[in-house]
Amino acid sequence: MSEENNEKKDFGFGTKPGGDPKNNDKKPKFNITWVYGLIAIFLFGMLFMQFGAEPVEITRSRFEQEMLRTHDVEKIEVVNNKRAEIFIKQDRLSETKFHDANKQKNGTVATAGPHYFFTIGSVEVFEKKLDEAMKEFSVEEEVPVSYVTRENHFETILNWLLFPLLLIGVWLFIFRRMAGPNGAGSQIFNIGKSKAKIFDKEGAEVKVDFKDVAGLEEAKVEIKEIVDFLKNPEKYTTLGGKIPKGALLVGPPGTGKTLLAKAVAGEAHVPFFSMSGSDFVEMFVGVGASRVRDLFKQAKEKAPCIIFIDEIDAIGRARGKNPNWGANDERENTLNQLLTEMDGFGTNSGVIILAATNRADILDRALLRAGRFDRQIHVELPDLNERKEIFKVHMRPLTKLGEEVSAEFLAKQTPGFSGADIANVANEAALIAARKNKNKVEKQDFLDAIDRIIGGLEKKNKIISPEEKKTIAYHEAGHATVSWVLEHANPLIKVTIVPRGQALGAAWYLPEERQLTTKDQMLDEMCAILGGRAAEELFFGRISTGALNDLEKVTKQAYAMVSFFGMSDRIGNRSFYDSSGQNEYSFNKPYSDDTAKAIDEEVKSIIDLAYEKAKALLLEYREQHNKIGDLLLEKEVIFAEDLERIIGPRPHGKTPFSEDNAATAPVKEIVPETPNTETTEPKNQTE
Ligand code: NHX
Ligand code: ZN
Repeated sequence: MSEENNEKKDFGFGTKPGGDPKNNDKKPKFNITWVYGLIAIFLFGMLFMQFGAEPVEITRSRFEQEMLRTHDVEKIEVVNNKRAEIFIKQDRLSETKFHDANKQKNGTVATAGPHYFFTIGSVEVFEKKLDEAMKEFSVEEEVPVSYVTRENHFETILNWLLFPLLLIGVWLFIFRRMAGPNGAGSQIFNIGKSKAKIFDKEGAEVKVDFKDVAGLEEAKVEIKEIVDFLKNPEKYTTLGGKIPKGALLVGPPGTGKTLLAKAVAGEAHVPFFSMSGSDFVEMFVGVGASRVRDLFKQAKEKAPCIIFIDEIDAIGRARGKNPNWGANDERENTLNQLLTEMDGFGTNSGVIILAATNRADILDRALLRAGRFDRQIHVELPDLNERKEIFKVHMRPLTKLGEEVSAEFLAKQTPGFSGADIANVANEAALIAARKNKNKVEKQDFLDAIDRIIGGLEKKNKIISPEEKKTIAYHEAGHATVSWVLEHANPLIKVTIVPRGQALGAAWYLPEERQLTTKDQMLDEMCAILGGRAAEELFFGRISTGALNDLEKVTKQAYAMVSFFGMSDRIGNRSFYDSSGQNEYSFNKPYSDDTAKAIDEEVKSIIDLAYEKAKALLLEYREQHNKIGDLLLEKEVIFAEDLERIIGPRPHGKTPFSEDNAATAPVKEIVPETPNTETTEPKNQTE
């Protein structure tokens, strides 16, 4: 599955150099240092203006001796109760003793002043001393003293401008450091712009076309149609048809939705805008909607073109029934904008919107309405033949392959695998072979890779006591024995007691690739799953926590049988499955308490019955079971051949639908696959 992520990365968020030049002007050329430079110059200017008006500082005694005593003072201004500024009479300024006051005025003599100042302690003391000095020098004439408050502009500006600027500077700096050169920090001035990546016909980035997409034949046919709409619109419009506006690519993760979209880009030879749904939703309110607007504006300018929105569920999830539940407002705005924009297009405007999701059922109904994403292209998990093709594609880069490696064999071993999983298998096989210092990749390496992808890493040095080891072996032997003798259980491939990932041991099955599962198949499967716990109880007289996963599976299966598939008489043919996905937030069960009780009882009785059956079978085959357990303890891994040797060939035909009995077998109850309520895909079943 990691492959899909990678794809997304160099598709949606790619930061590769080159490509469309229009794409590269996203970084702000507007440099913040310019702003700082201008502000600094401005501040220095202010400073010099202040200095220009600055009088000369003198001592009180000079003031008294050289100015007051000689009657040179015109007036005194006390500023802010802090300093006394002295204005010299204009006609006295030319005297040599006042040269220091003149010098700084570039020699111009007659200036308004103030010419001198000195600092005072307090107004009272200043007045007292002034009076004393006047008396002492017997200065009769009145020297006017005025009191003024004056603001210091420089300080004010410092406080009001520099400080916030400094804060912004620090903030920007941190922001950039956090986000890196291509991160959100550099996008700060482009917040409302769409981050869509454009792939033009000249765009070097898209090298994928339909030839590179293995499997997905049906999806390819449908998507080719869309490419054709863009290439030859007249062909369709002359007959009065309308070209669809949007198509939804729906399918489980790893099935190649993004790859398919990429191939459209490579094939269509029209501009291709790619964006991930999560790009719309960010931390700033209103950003999503404006990005949608911007994206569609760009697209309209470049029509005909394709817009691809990956992971549309990020914005397209159904809007809640009760509005103003908070948190979702931003997403809803974005969705509304998207709906508006899609309606805003005239038909045949030449813009087609593709979107990918793995959950079409949770999307808002409004998105799927006619005229919006009214076409759904289903991208399904590959079947046997498609897996074979995909294996061939991914085996191509492996330069040295063992002759016995066959894509067909590997395809058979990997039911339920997605394209991304298969890519992973091929890569992992090469790594495993290299680790073993082999000069080619052999079949066993592929098998090990498959095991690893299903079961996780082997944990060879996990400390397990001999007693525990025996419990594990007998538990697994229980699965093996029961599944071997049951008619409808899946065929077993191997049993292992080598710890892998979370599990201490496992029985591996090759699930049949079928569209429908019968009630008998479900019951037998449950019986086989319970075989482990049954063996523990029967042969050790005690049970362990190890059956957790088994019990979880059985319980879920039983509930599905009763409440979804109508497979119990007491509940009857009723299903409480909700495929609409619109009732996400409703906690009400759609049935009465009595029904709930009946469901619980039915589930218990189904499981109890299966458990009794498992125990009965184990007692019947106890010798064989114990042999299998002991062989497991000895060899750690055993295969179907070992089981056949110990128990004999499987007593029943393989499947109820196999060629030899398909015609005669009465079809009892035919039921769909368990609805995919879990997040993980069904792989080989292990217990
Ligand atoms: C554990 N896992 O987590 C160990 C590693 C019956 C021999 N303690 O059915 O591996 O026991 O057929 C808390 C408590 C998982 C968390 C108990 C998580 C139990 C798999 C179950 C083999 N094969 N079971 C199986 C298995 C386990 C489990 C738990 C937990 C076992 C069994 C897990
Ligand atoms: Zn088990």
